[in-house]
Amino acid sequence: MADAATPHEKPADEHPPPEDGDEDDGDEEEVAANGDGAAAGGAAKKKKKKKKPKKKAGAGAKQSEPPRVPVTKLFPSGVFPEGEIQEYKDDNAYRTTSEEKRHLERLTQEDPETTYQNIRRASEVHRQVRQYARKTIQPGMTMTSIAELIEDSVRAVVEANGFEAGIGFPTGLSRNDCAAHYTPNAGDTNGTYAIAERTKLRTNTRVVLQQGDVLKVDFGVQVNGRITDSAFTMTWEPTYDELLKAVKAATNTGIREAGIDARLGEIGAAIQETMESYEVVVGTDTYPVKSIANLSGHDIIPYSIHGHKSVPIVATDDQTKMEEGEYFAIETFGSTGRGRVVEMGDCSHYAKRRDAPHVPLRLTSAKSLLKTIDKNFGTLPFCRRYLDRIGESRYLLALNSLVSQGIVQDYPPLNDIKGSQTAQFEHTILLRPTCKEVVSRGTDY
Ligand code: HZT
Ligand code: MN
Ligand code: MN
Repeated sequence: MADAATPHEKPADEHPPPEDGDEDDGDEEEVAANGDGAAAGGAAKKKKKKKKPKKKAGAGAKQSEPPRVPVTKLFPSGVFPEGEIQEYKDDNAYRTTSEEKRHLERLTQEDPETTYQNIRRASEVHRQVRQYARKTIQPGMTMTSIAELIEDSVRAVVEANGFEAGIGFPTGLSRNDCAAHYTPNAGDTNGTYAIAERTKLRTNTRVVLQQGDVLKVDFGVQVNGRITDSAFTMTWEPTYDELLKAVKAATNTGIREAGIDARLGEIGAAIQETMESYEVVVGTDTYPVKSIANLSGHDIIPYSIHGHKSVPIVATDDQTKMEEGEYFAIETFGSTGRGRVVEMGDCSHYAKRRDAPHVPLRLTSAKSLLKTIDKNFGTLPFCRRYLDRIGESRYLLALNSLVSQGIVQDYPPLNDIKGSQTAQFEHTILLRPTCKEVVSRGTDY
Protein backbone atom coordinates (compact mmCIF):
# COMPACT_ATOMS: atom_id res chain seq x y z
CA MET A 1 0.00 0.00 0.00
CA ALA A 2 3.03 2.13 -0.59
CA ASP A 3 2.41 5.64 -1.73
CA ALA A 4 -1.23 5.68 -2.66
CA ALA A 5 -2.37 8.82 -0.96
CA THR A 6 -5.09 8.06 1.54
CA PRO A 7 -8.14 10.29 1.45
CA HIS A 8 -6.61 12.42 4.14
CA GLU A 9 -3.15 12.88 2.76
CA LYS A 10 -4.09 15.43 0.17
CA PRO A 11 -2.51 18.86 0.26
CA ALA A 12 -3.59 21.20 3.00
CA ASP A 13 -6.05 23.05 0.78
CA GLU A 14 -8.28 20.00 0.80
CA HIS A 15 -10.03 21.76 3.67
CA PRO A 16 -10.10 25.38 2.54
CA PRO A 17 -11.06 27.99 5.06
CA PRO A 18 -14.60 29.24 4.72
CA GLU A 19 -15.11 32.40 2.72
CA ASP A 20 -17.21 33.70 5.52
CA GLY A 21 -18.17 32.78 9.02
CA ASP A 22 -21.83 32.03 8.45
CA GLU A 23 -21.72 30.78 4.90
CA ASP A 24 -24.65 28.43 4.49
CA ASP A 25 -23.41 25.71 2.19
CA GLY A 26 -25.52 23.01 3.73
CA ASP A 27 -22.53 20.77 4.45
CA GLU A 28 -21.58 22.44 7.62
CA GLU A 29 -23.00 21.43 10.88
CA GLU A 30 -23.39 23.55 13.89
CA VAL A 31 -21.30 22.73 16.86
CA ALA A 32 -23.31 21.89 19.93
CA ALA A 33 -21.99 24.39 22.38
CA ASN A 34 -22.11 22.33 25.50
CA GLY A 35 -23.45 19.30 27.24
CA ASP A 36 -26.85 20.54 28.19
CA GLY A 37 -27.35 22.83 25.27
CA ALA A 38 -26.59 25.54 27.78
CA ALA A 39 -24.96 27.64 25.12
CA ALA A 40 -25.20 31.21 26.18
CA GLY A 41 -26.52 32.93 23.09
CA GLY A 42 -24.94 32.38 19.71
CA ALA A 43 -25.34 28.77 18.66
CA ALA A 44 -29.10 28.46 18.51
CA LYS A 45 -30.31 25.74 16.13
CA LYS A 46 -31.24 27.01 12.75
CA LYS A 47 -32.53 25.25 9.66
CA LYS A 48 -30.94 25.74 6.29
CA LYS A 49 -32.55 28.61 4.47
CA LYS A 50 -32.92 29.17 0.76
CA LYS A 51 -32.30 32.85 1.06
CA LYS A 52 -29.17 33.91 2.77
CA PRO A 53 -29.95 35.85 5.86
CA LYS A 54 -28.17 39.15 6.29
CA LYS A 55 -24.76 38.65 7.78
CA LYS A 56 -25.14 39.46 11.38
CA ALA A 57 -22.46 38.78 13.92
CA GLY A 58 -23.59 36.18 16.35
CA ALA A 59 -27.19 35.18 15.91
CA GLY A 60 -27.25 32.01 13.84
CA ALA A 61 -23.51 32.02 13.24
CA LYS A 62 -22.03 28.59 13.10
CA GLN A 63 -18.71 26.86 13.00
CA SER A 64 -17.16 25.83 9.65
CA GLU A 65 -15.48 22.60 8.63
CA PRO A 66 -12.63 22.59 9.24
CA PRO A 67 -13.17 24.94 12.19
CA ARG A 68 -11.99 28.41 11.24
CA VAL A 69 -14.59 30.73 12.77
CA PRO A 70 -13.35 32.39 15.96
CA VAL A 71 -15.52 31.64 18.99
CA THR A 72 -15.56 35.37 19.69
CA LYS A 73 -17.64 35.67 16.49
CA LEU A 74 -19.99 32.90 17.61
CA PHE A 75 -20.39 34.49 21.04
CA PRO A 76 -20.09 38.20 20.25
CA SER A 77 -21.37 39.19 23.67
CA GLY A 78 -18.13 37.81 25.11
CA VAL A 79 -20.14 35.50 27.34
CA PHE A 80 -19.14 31.87 26.75
CA PRO A 81 -21.10 28.80 27.82
CA GLU A 82 -20.65 27.67 31.37
CA GLY A 83 -19.40 24.10 31.78
CA GLU A 84 -21.31 21.35 33.56
CA ILE A 85 -22.12 22.44 37.10
CA GLN A 86 -21.82 19.85 39.84
CA GLU A 87 -22.72 20.42 43.46
CA TYR A 88 -20.17 19.68 46.12
CA LYS A 89 -20.75 16.46 48.02
CA ASP A 90 -21.71 15.85 51.67
CA ASP A 91 -20.34 18.32 54.18
CA ASN A 92 -19.41 20.73 51.45
CA ALA A 93 -22.99 21.11 50.33
CA TYR A 94 -23.42 24.22 52.51
CA ARG A 95 -21.30 26.06 50.01
CA THR A 96 -24.00 25.81 47.41
CA THR A 97 -26.49 27.76 49.47
CA SER A 98 -24.19 29.91 51.56
CA GLU A 99 -24.87 33.57 50.94
CA GLU A 100 -21.48 34.26 52.42
CA LYS A 101 -19.75 32.03 49.87
CA ARG A 102 -21.62 33.55 46.97
CA HIS A 103 -20.64 36.95 48.26
CA LEU A 104 -17.03 35.79 48.36
CA GLU A 105 -17.24 34.54 44.80
CA ARG A 106 -18.29 38.03 43.77
CA LEU A 107 -15.82 39.99 45.85
CA THR A 108 -12.62 38.24 46.91
CA GLN A 109 -11.07 36.90 43.72
CA GLU A 110 -9.64 39.36 41.27
CA ASP A 111 -12.59 39.59 38.92
CA PRO A 112 -13.60 35.93 38.83
CA GLU A 113 -15.88 36.61 35.85
CA THR A 114 -12.92 37.51 33.65
CA THR A 115 -11.01 34.39 34.54
CA TYR A 116 -14.16 32.26 34.09
CA GLN A 117 -14.73 33.76 30.63
CA ASN A 118 -11.11 33.05 29.69
CA ILE A 119 -11.30 29.38 30.67
CA ARG A 120 -14.80 29.00 29.15
CA ARG A 121 -13.65 30.50 25.87
CA ALA A 122 -10.68 28.09 25.81
CA SER A 123 -13.07 25.24 26.61
CA GLU A 124 -15.53 26.18 23.86
CA VAL A 125 -12.63 26.15 21.40
CA HIS A 126 -11.71 22.70 22.68
CA ARG A 127 -15.26 21.38 22.16
CA GLN A 128 -15.55 22.78 18.64
CA VAL A 129 -12.14 21.54 17.52
CA ARG A 130 -12.60 18.08 18.99
CA GLN A 131 -16.02 17.69 17.39
CA TYR A 132 -14.34 18.10 14.01
CA ALA A 133 -11.38 15.94 15.05
CA ARG A 134 -13.65 13.11 16.20
CA LYS A 135 -15.43 12.91 12.87
CA THR A 136 -12.37 13.44 10.71
CA ILE A 137 -9.55 11.37 12.20
CA GLN A 138 -9.39 8.06 10.36
CA PRO A 139 -6.94 5.18 9.91
CA GLY A 140 -4.65 5.96 6.97
CA MET A 141 -3.92 9.50 8.09
CA THR A 142 -0.37 10.36 9.10
CA MET A 143 0.18 11.46 12.68
CA THR A 144 1.52 14.76 11.37
CA SER A 145 -1.62 15.49 9.36
CA ILE A 146 -3.75 14.73 12.44
CA ALA A 147 -1.67 17.06 14.60
CA GLU A 148 -1.92 19.83 12.01
CA LEU A 149 -5.66 19.37 11.59
CA ILE A 150 -6.12 19.97 15.31
CA GLU A 151 -3.53 22.69 15.76
CA ASP A 152 -4.54 24.73 12.68
CA SER A 153 -8.11 24.63 13.98
CA VAL A 154 -7.19 25.67 17.52
CA ARG A 155 -5.12 28.58 16.24
CA ALA A 156 -7.96 29.85 14.05
CA VAL A 157 -10.84 29.36 16.47
CA VAL A 158 -9.03 30.78 19.51
CA GLU A 159 -7.51 33.61 17.37
CA ALA A 160 -3.98 32.72 18.41
CA ASN A 161 -2.09 35.84 19.35
CA GLY A 162 1.14 35.54 21.31
CA PHE A 163 0.57 34.95 24.99
CA GLU A 164 -3.02 36.23 24.86
CA ALA A 165 -4.46 33.14 23.22
CA GLY A 166 -3.26 29.99 21.50
CA ILE A 167 -2.33 26.36 21.78
CA GLY A 168 -1.98 25.35 25.42
CA PHE A 169 0.46 22.49 24.85
CA PRO A 170 1.46 20.08 22.05
CA THR A 171 -1.23 17.78 20.66
CA GLY A 172 -0.75 14.37 22.21
CA LEU A 173 -1.43 11.58 19.70
CA SER A 174 -0.31 8.57 21.68
CA ARG A 175 -1.14 5.14 20.24
CA ASN A 176 -1.68 1.73 21.85
CA ASP A 177 0.91 0.96 24.57
CA CYS A 178 1.96 4.62 24.48
CA ALA A 179 -0.27 6.36 27.03
CA ALA A 180 0.94 9.96 26.80
CA HIS A 181 3.30 12.61 25.44
CA TYR A 182 3.76 11.41 21.89
CA THR A 183 3.40 14.01 19.16
CA PRO A 184 5.19 13.65 15.83
CA ASN A 185 8.55 15.28 15.33
CA ALA A 186 9.50 16.39 11.81
CA GLY A 187 10.22 13.41 9.57
CA ASP A 188 8.55 11.26 12.18
CA THR A 189 9.44 7.60 11.83
CA ASN A 190 8.70 6.58 15.40
CA GLY A 191 6.20 3.93 16.15
CA THR A 192 5.37 0.54 14.84
CA TYR A 193 3.88 1.35 11.49
CA ALA A 194 5.49 3.45 8.85
CA ILE A 195 4.66 3.69 5.19
CA ALA A 196 7.01 4.58 2.45
CA GLU A 197 5.97 7.69 0.57
CA ARG A 198 7.87 8.35 -2.64
CA THR A 199 8.13 11.97 -3.45
CA LYS A 200 9.95 13.38 -6.48
CA LEU A 201 13.07 13.80 -4.43
CA ARG A 202 13.29 10.89 -2.05
CA THR A 203 11.52 8.24 -0.02
CA ASN A 204 10.15 9.30 3.34
CA THR A 205 8.69 7.07 5.97
CA ARG A 206 5.89 8.43 8.04
CA VAL A 207 3.80 7.03 10.84
CA VAL A 208 0.25 6.30 9.78
CA LEU A 209 -2.76 5.63 11.99
CA GLN A 210 -3.94 1.99 11.79
CA GLN A 211 -7.43 0.51 11.99
CA GLY A 212 -6.59 -1.47 15.14
CA ASP A 213 -5.04 1.49 16.97
CA VAL A 214 -6.16 2.94 20.29
CA LEU A 215 -5.46 6.67 19.90
CA LYS A 216 -5.37 9.16 22.76
CA VAL A 217 -6.01 12.70 21.53
CA ASP A 218 -4.87 15.16 24.19
CA PHE A 219 -4.77 18.85 23.32
CA GLY A 220 -4.82 22.16 25.14
CA VAL A 221 -6.15 25.65 24.52
CA GLN A 222 -5.10 28.76 26.44
CA VAL A 223 -6.73 32.17 26.78
CA ASN A 224 -4.79 34.73 28.81
CA GLY A 225 -2.89 31.90 30.44
CA ARG A 226 -5.93 29.87 31.46
CA ILE A 227 -5.42 26.41 29.97
CA THR A 228 -8.13 23.90 29.16
CA ASP A 229 -6.57 20.43 29.21
CA SER A 230 -8.88 17.71 27.93
CA ALA A 231 -8.42 14.38 26.18
CA PHE A 232 -10.36 11.48 24.69
CA THR A 233 -9.63 8.11 23.13
CA MET A 234 -10.57 6.95 19.63
CA THR A 235 -10.78 3.37 18.33
CA TRP A 236 -12.06 1.75 15.13
CA GLU A 237 -12.59 -1.76 16.51
CA PRO A 238 -15.46 -2.61 18.91
CA THR A 239 -13.05 -4.82 20.90
CA TYR A 240 -11.92 -1.83 22.90
CA ASP A 241 -15.35 -0.48 23.82
CA GLU A 242 -15.12 -1.82 27.38
CA LEU A 243 -11.67 -0.30 27.88
CA LEU A 244 -13.01 3.10 26.86
CA LYS A 245 -16.09 2.65 29.06
CA ALA A 246 -13.86 1.85 32.05
CA VAL A 247 -11.69 4.92 31.60
CA LYS A 248 -14.60 7.28 30.89
CA ALA A 249 -16.34 6.05 34.04
CA ALA A 250 -13.14 6.33 36.07
CA THR A 251 -12.61 9.93 34.97
CA ASN A 252 -16.21 10.76 35.86
CA THR A 253 -15.64 9.18 39.28
CA GLY A 254 -12.61 11.41 39.75
CA ILE A 255 -14.65 14.47 38.79
CA ARG A 256 -17.46 13.50 41.15
CA GLU A 257 -15.06 12.89 44.07
CA ALA A 258 -13.14 16.12 43.50
CA GLY A 259 -14.03 19.08 45.68
CA ILE A 260 -12.84 21.62 48.18
CA ASP A 261 -11.04 19.73 51.00
CA ALA A 262 -11.22 16.41 49.10
CA ARG A 263 -8.08 14.36 49.79
CA LEU A 264 -6.03 13.46 46.73
CA GLY A 265 -5.26 9.89 47.84
CA GLU A 266 -8.95 9.16 48.40
CA ILE A 267 -9.85 10.45 44.96
CA GLY A 268 -7.24 8.06 43.57
CA ALA A 269 -8.81 5.16 45.47
CA ALA A 270 -12.27 5.93 44.07
CA ILE A 271 -10.90 6.21 40.52
CA GLN A 272 -9.07 2.89 40.83
CA GLU A 273 -12.15 1.17 42.18
CA THR A 274 -14.22 2.24 39.17
CA MET A 275 -11.45 1.50 36.66
CA GLU A 276 -10.68 -1.94 37.96
CA SER A 277 -14.29 -3.12 37.96
CA TYR A 278 -13.99 -3.62 34.17
CA GLU A 279 -12.37 -6.20 31.92
CA VAL A 280 -11.60 -6.28 28.23
CA VAL A 281 -11.82 -9.26 25.89
CA VAL A 282 -9.32 -9.21 23.04
CA GLY A 283 -9.60 -12.26 20.82
CA THR A 284 -9.59 -15.26 23.15
CA ASP A 285 -7.93 -13.40 26.04
CA THR A 286 -9.54 -11.48 28.88
CA TYR A 287 -7.61 -8.64 30.54
CA PRO A 288 -8.44 -6.86 33.76
CA VAL A 289 -8.37 -3.09 33.22
CA LYS A 290 -5.69 -1.51 35.43
CA SER A 291 -5.28 2.09 36.44
CA ILE A 292 -1.81 3.19 35.35
CA ALA A 293 -0.29 3.72 38.78
CA ASN A 294 2.42 6.21 37.84
CA LEU A 295 0.24 8.57 35.81
CA SER A 296 -1.95 11.22 37.40
CA GLY A 297 -4.04 14.32 37.03
CA HIS A 298 -2.72 17.68 38.18
CA ASP A 299 -3.58 21.22 39.09
CA ILE A 300 -3.21 23.91 36.44
CA ILE A 301 -1.94 27.42 37.10
CA PRO A 302 -1.74 30.41 34.73
CA TYR A 303 0.64 29.68 31.83
CA SER A 304 1.75 26.47 33.50
CA ILE A 305 0.24 23.08 32.75
CA HIS A 306 1.04 21.57 36.11
CA GLY A 307 1.15 23.30 39.46
CA HIS A 308 2.23 21.48 42.57
CA LYS A 309 -0.49 18.91 43.12
CA SER A 310 -0.97 15.52 41.49
CA VAL A 311 -4.26 13.65 41.45
CA PRO A 312 -3.41 9.95 41.68
CA ILE A 313 -5.46 7.35 39.83
CA VAL A 314 -4.75 4.59 42.33
CA ALA A 315 -5.20 4.57 46.12
CA THR A 316 -2.36 6.42 47.86
CA ASP A 317 -1.80 7.84 51.34
CA ASP A 318 -1.56 11.40 49.99
CA GLN A 319 -3.55 13.49 52.49
CA THR A 320 -3.18 16.72 50.51
CA LYS A 321 -6.51 18.49 50.00
CA MET A 322 -7.93 20.26 46.98
CA GLU A 323 -8.61 23.94 47.69
CA GLU A 324 -11.10 26.60 46.69
CA GLY A 325 -10.23 28.43 43.48
CA GLU A 326 -7.94 25.70 42.16
CA TYR A 327 -8.13 24.31 38.62
CA PHE A 328 -7.53 20.60 38.06
CA ALA A 329 -7.04 18.34 35.08
CA ILE A 330 -8.80 15.15 36.08
CA GLU A 331 -7.39 12.48 33.81
CA THR A 332 -7.35 8.73 34.14
CA PHE A 333 -5.58 6.05 32.15
CA GLY A 334 -6.60 2.41 31.91
CA SER A 335 -4.39 -0.35 30.57
CA THR A 336 -4.54 -3.99 29.57
CA GLY A 337 -0.83 -4.21 30.39
CA ARG A 338 1.25 -3.80 33.52
CA GLY A 339 -0.45 -0.63 34.68
CA ARG A 340 2.85 1.27 34.80
CA VAL A 341 4.57 3.40 32.19
CA VAL A 342 8.21 4.04 31.42
CA GLU A 343 9.80 6.80 29.35
CA MET A 344 10.45 5.46 25.88
CA GLY A 345 11.37 6.81 22.46
CA ASP A 346 12.34 10.19 21.05
CA CYS A 347 11.15 13.18 23.06
CA SER A 348 8.85 15.75 21.46
CA HIS A 349 7.33 17.66 24.42
CA TYR A 350 9.26 20.27 26.43
CA ALA A 351 8.54 23.21 28.72
CA LYS A 352 10.65 25.86 30.37
CA ARG A 353 10.68 25.21 34.10
CA ARG A 354 9.05 27.80 36.35
CA ASP A 355 12.02 27.42 38.70
CA ALA A 356 14.62 27.61 35.93
CA PRO A 357 17.98 28.59 37.42
CA HIS A 358 19.73 31.67 36.05
CA VAL A 359 22.95 30.07 34.98
CA PRO A 360 25.38 31.57 32.49
CA LEU A 361 25.05 29.58 29.28
CA ARG A 362 28.30 28.65 27.59
CA LEU A 363 26.72 27.56 24.32
CA THR A 364 25.75 30.51 22.14
CA SER A 365 23.11 28.32 20.50
CA ALA A 366 21.55 27.45 23.88
CA LYS A 367 21.45 31.11 24.88
CA SER A 368 19.74 32.00 21.62
CA LEU A 369 17.28 29.10 21.82
CA LEU A 370 16.33 30.10 25.37
CA LYS A 371 15.53 33.60 24.11
CA THR A 372 13.31 32.09 21.44
CA ILE A 373 11.55 29.93 24.04
CA ASP A 374 11.05 32.89 26.39
CA LYS A 375 9.62 34.99 23.57
CA ASN A 376 7.33 32.37 22.04
CA PHE A 377 6.28 29.97 24.79
CA GLY A 378 7.33 31.27 28.19
CA THR A 379 6.51 28.40 30.53
CA LEU A 380 3.88 26.87 28.20
CA PRO A 381 4.83 23.44 26.85
CA PHE A 382 6.02 23.27 23.23
CA CYS A 383 7.25 20.59 20.86
CA ARG A 384 9.96 20.36 18.22
CA ARG A 385 7.41 21.03 15.43
CA TYR A 386 6.60 24.39 17.05
CA LEU A 387 10.29 25.31 16.95
CA ASP A 388 10.42 24.25 13.28
CA ARG A 389 7.44 26.40 12.33
CA ILE A 390 8.92 29.56 13.85
CA GLY A 391 12.02 29.02 11.74
CA GLU A 392 14.39 27.30 14.13
CA SER A 393 16.60 24.55 12.75
CA ARG A 394 19.47 22.39 14.04
CA TYR A 395 18.48 23.22 17.61
CA LEU A 396 18.74 19.74 19.15
CA LEU A 397 22.14 20.18 20.79
CA ALA A 398 21.04 23.50 22.30
CA LEU A 399 17.71 22.05 23.45
CA ASN A 400 19.41 19.06 25.06
CA SER A 401 21.80 21.40 26.80
CA LEU A 402 18.91 23.44 28.26
CA VAL A 403 17.37 20.18 29.47
CA SER A 404 20.58 18.98 31.11
CA GLN A 405 21.01 22.35 32.85
CA GLY A 406 17.57 22.15 34.40
CA ILE A 407 16.17 25.13 32.48
CA VAL A 408 13.88 23.14 30.24
CA GLN A 409 11.95 20.03 31.33
CA ASP A 410 11.63 17.22 28.81
CA TYR A 411 8.49 15.06 28.75
CA PRO A 412 9.31 11.88 26.82
CA PRO A 413 6.61 9.48 25.59
CA LEU A 414 5.25 7.25 28.36
CA ASN A 415 4.65 3.61 27.45
CA ASP A 416 3.18 0.57 29.13
CA ILE A 417 4.46 -2.86 28.01
CA LYS A 418 4.63 -3.75 24.35
CA GLY A 419 1.37 -5.22 23.05
CA SER A 420 -0.76 -3.53 25.73
CA GLN A 421 -3.54 -1.06 25.01
CA THR A 422 -4.05 2.12 27.00
CA ALA A 423 -6.91 4.64 27.03
CA GLN A 424 -7.43 8.09 28.56
CA PHE A 425 -10.22 10.57 29.24
CA GLU A 426 -9.54 13.97 30.75
CA HIS A 427 -11.46 17.08 31.79
CA THR A 428 -10.52 20.41 33.31
CA ILE A 429 -12.52 21.38 36.37
CA LEU A 430 -12.71 24.55 38.39
CA LEU A 431 -13.38 24.51 42.14
CA ARG A 432 -15.56 27.60 42.46
CA PRO A 433 -16.58 28.76 45.92
CA THR A 434 -20.17 27.57 45.49
CA CYS A 435 -19.91 24.72 42.97
CA LYS A 436 -17.66 22.62 40.81
CA GLU A 437 -17.55 23.54 37.11
CA VAL A 438 -16.48 20.90 34.56
CA VAL A 439 -15.46 23.52 32.04
CA SER A 440 -14.49 21.13 29.22
CA ARG A 441 -17.64 18.95 29.41
CA GLY A 442 -19.37 18.40 26.07
CA THR A 443 -22.07 16.19 24.63
CA ASP A 444 -19.35 13.77 23.51
CA TYR A 445 -17.67 13.01 26.85
C1 HZT B 1 3.23 17.92 30.63
C2 HZT B 1 3.68 18.34 29.39
C3 HZT B 1 2.78 18.73 28.45
C4 HZT B 1 1.41 17.45 32.29
C5 HZT B 1 -0.05 15.48 32.27
C6 HZT B 1 -0.66 15.71 30.95
C7 HZT B 1 -1.03 15.87 28.86
O1 HZT B 1 2.15 13.76 33.01
C8 HZT B 1 1.84 16.24 37.25
C9 HZT B 1 0.95 15.29 36.98
C10 HZT B 1 1.42 18.73 28.72
C11 HZT B 1 0.99 18.30 29.96
C12 HZT B 1 1.89 17.90 30.93
F1 HZT B 1 3.19 19.14 27.25
N1 HZT B 1 1.28 16.03 32.35
N2 HZT B 1 -1.90 16.19 30.79
N3 HZT B 1 -2.12 16.27 29.49
N4 HZT B 1 -0.12 15.49 29.78
S1 HZT B 1 2.33 15.18 33.28
C13 HZT B 1 1.91 15.43 34.92
O2 HZT B 1 3.66 15.67 33.00
S2 HZT B 1 2.76 16.52 35.87
C14 HZT B 1 0.97 14.83 35.66
MN1 MN C 1 -4.02 16.41 28.74
MN1 MN D 1 -3.41 16.82 31.96
